[in-house]
Amino acid sequence: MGYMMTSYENIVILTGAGISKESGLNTFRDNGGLWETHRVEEVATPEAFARDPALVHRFYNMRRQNLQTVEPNPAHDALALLEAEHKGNVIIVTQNVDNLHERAGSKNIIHMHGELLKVRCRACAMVMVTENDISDEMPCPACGFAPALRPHIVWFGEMPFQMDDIEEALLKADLFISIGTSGNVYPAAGFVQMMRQIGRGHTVEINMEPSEGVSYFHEVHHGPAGTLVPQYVDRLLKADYKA
Ligand code: BJW
Repeated sequence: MGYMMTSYENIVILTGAGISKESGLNTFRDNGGLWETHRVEEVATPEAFARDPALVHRFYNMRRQNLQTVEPNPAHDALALLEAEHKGNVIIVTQNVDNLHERAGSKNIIHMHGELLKVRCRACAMVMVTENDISDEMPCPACGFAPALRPHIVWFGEMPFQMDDIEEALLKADLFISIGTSGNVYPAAGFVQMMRQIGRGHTVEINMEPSEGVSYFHEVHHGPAGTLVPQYVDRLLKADYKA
């Protein structure tokens, strides 16, 4: 791989749909991606939900059910191992709404674009966990209002969650690894540029193909995450051992 591996104190890992691809979940923008069957404006904007809540609920109900048929893959497993064994801090900032990082054993996770298994009341803002289908007719269990429930998902034009926590983590990071994301969607796509502006952390891309932001990374590895992430984690843990 040609790069000297050192031991890092604070590792921030950004993940996207590509890390869950080998588990059998579709990405958004690849051939056969989720948005070939549903146009993004039809399902992933507040306007789409206002226009046709039944369609949007169906899209997320389908993905919520599908999530129960898939398992974490070696890339998720390797990141959980890194968090458990690394001497310093590891935080995963995921754009993914699946729960495969948790199911692999990762603990320190920020779901910046929300979670498939959560719904929120648009009247009282209560958030609840559910594996079941939801519809516009269901009243909110907390305030009784209907129609009330919406997916706890960040749509275009909405503010991603925990941006302050993410910024704090990036400011402290001495290693930033971006895995399985095409670099099309902001603010996540801008994190690597932010790291370069801060100027002290090493930046690594692991993705099937060069992302939109590839030129901002110090180090890039292109290929399947299920193979490359375990290899990279192995090198990080060996560097810890020597340090
Ligand atoms: C593999 C692999 C394998 C495959 N191994 N790799 C103009 C300029 C800048 C910004 C904007 C702009 N116009 C509008 C904006 C803002 C907008 C935006 O970024 N738009 C762009 C499209 C231009 N962003 C927002 O609106 C965000 N909010 C925001 O900015 O708030 C601030 C604000 C608010 C209000 C007013 C003003 C400002 C919110 C973004 C929300 C994104 N939501 C979605 C849907 C979530 C719900 C759902 O899941 O249904 O999140 S969009 C979708 O894209 C999803 C993903 O998390 C996100 C990123 O996709 P990702 O993960 O990168 O997937 P892909 O498919 O694109 O890429 C997969 C990659 O994996 C590929 O490269 C493959 O090669 C690779 N791969 N197999 C390794 N085995």
